[in-house]
Amino acid sequence: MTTTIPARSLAVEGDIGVLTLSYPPVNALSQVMREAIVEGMREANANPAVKAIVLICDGRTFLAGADITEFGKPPKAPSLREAQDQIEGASKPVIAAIHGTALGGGLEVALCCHYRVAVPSAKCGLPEVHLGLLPGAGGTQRLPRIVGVEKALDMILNGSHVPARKCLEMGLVDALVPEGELRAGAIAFARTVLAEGRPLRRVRDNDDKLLAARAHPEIFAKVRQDNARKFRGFPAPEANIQCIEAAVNLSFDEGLATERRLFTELVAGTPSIAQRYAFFAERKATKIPDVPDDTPTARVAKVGIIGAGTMGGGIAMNFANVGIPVVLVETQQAALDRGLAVVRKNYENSAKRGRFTTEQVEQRMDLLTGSLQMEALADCDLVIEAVFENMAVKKEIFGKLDRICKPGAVLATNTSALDVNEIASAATSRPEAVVGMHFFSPANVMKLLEVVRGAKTSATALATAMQIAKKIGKVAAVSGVCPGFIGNRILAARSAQAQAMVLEGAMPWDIDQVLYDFGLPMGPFAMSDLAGLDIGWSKETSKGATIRERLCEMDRRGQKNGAGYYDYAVVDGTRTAQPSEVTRGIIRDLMGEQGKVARAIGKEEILERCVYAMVNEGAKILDEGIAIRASDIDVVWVNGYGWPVYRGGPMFYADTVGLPTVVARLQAYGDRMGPGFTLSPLLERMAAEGKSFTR
Ligand code: T1G
Repeated sequence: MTTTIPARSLAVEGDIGVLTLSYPPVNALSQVMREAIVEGMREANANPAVKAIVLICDGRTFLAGADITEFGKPPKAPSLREAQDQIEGASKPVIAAIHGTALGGGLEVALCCHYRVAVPSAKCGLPEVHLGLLPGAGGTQRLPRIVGVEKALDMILNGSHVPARKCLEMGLVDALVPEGELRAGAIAFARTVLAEGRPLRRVRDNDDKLLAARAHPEIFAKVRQDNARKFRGFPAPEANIQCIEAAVNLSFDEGLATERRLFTELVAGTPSIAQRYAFFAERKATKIPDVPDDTPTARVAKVGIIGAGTMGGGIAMNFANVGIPVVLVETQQAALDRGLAVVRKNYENSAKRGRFTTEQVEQRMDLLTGSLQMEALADCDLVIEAVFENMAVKKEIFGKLDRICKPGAVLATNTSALDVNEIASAATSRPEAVVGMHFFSPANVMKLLEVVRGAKTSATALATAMQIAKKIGKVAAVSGVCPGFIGNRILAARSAQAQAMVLEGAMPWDIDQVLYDFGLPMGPFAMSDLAGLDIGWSKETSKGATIRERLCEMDRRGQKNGAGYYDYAVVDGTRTAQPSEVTRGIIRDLMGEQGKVARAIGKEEILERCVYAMVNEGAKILDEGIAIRASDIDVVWVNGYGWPVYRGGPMFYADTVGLPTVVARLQAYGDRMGPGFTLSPLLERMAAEGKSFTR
């Protein structure tokens, strides 16, 4: 007998009631789903034929958490707490049957069940910290009671999706059932529970796992210290830690009250609003208005990469990591060998950190082959050119690809700034197959992929690039063709202000400090030292006209040779950057030669000129149609340049400040913004009209 209403159905199989929930695409705990749980549990509890209940979900995953779209709006009954109480207070055993990802509120619902089973491919997590939140439905109180405080701290503060096997080891799930047989396996487990007369086990009733932490409160100080740098500027991690401390030190209900109070504070705060915005912005960036979701795409079974340097090797790792074979093409055997050796070293380092087993390293390396012949690319479905930034070389390569590659192959360039349309013109018979795929270094680590759409790029080529980006775990955003695309063009706007200000009286370390304190991982000068000041510089052509050129002429090439804008020393084994009197002297000389007199530049001016110049450039990028939407610009800067996600991105931040304020400040700086600066008409218009980019 089955009763089915929207979102739920209850089937009685013998003495087991199977309550199936359904709310595509990810079974988020919307109001409909909460109601389905409350009503479904009432029905199952009231049915005398039902001796135990299996809670299972339709579709691709178990409950994936609260419905994030409901946050910030008036709550709608029933609450998640009411749904959980129906489960935890049931008069018969409730077994959660988990597949896909049981996340956030979804896992918190499962923790209210008396038992949990999962298929091996399932994962469980409490990733609320990534939304600037904390598990607000008892997760901070129940998880430590199951897995212990240290594992709970790790899981909650990293928001990790823990594979089912590890969940079994931790006691988070009670049994694994065969893949594809979740329903039958859960029913069998329920029958075992009944046959063995197992109790209605409530997580809240058992504090045993908390005792160790009670005896060692210092673990909380340690976790704070160990993560200070990673959590800098984020309010949520500290709130999560306080909730888990409450679990250790207070009663269950007092701990729940602490959790509710801190959740309520976080959910209303700008950092969480920004992080939730970023979550949806990443997903919105995959939507291309004139490229429908059902656009045919090339099946990428084999990838070719031209250039086995740092970028080519890093790019190759992305595909090997998901089981796609790669052929790397180089011109010299030594370069090819060196490239593959670097890749192996990267994998072995990851293995040392426990990320891969040695077997997995070999599996990945077996997928990487090399060749000195471009003809080896003939059977590749996607070819990515990753040679140095020289237009003539790239055009020569694409001319050859045009002759060698099979029909339907997508031809991508990893250029970080060059004109993709000009490169495409070299692939004379198929410019529509050419697309930019701008990876960020280190390509096997950085999440962002700028997918650059040329004037002739076909919908298929574009859709293929976006699809493969998701498969290799990248966050992709589409850019039109312009110098620097979205990210580097905005970076250049910021650099122009930073470079100008060091010739007006601010020191590089002053500017870096302001941007570091704002939340960026490092400022422009530290970034230049890290990348190397001599990129694009040559002794022969150097004119000594800029600070950078003079530093290079003094062989101060950045971190790599111990001196750049900063002096680098190794103190207690760690490299430290110190302000340099050499750099200060170069700045003084240059200002003297240019007849400039230093003035004091305050932190506010430094921040506003750098950040609002970025916003202004973003508005131009939007106005020119280089970016499809403002949130794509934010996706680029959060995922490619370390913009603090709790500030949403440059465009979200501008809305937080208020566009009228941004415009007024830029106008107040006037000529100080430099001769190359012009106010974006779109920005000015939107400010005047009281509009916002992202709200
Ligand atoms: N709420 C609303 N919509 C969601 C959603 C959610 N929780 N999760 C996903 N979506 C939408 C998403 O925007 C996209 O929409 C579609 O579903 C597919 O998502 C009280 C407070 C589950 C691993 O943080 O991690 O519970 O673009 O493209 O790659 O303590 O979605 O199609 O219109 O990402 O297969 C905690 C967030 C919430 C999980 C699936 N839960 N979601 O990945 O699909 S807070 C999360 C994910 C909470 C409680 C707290 C992933 C996924 P559209 P997708 P996917």
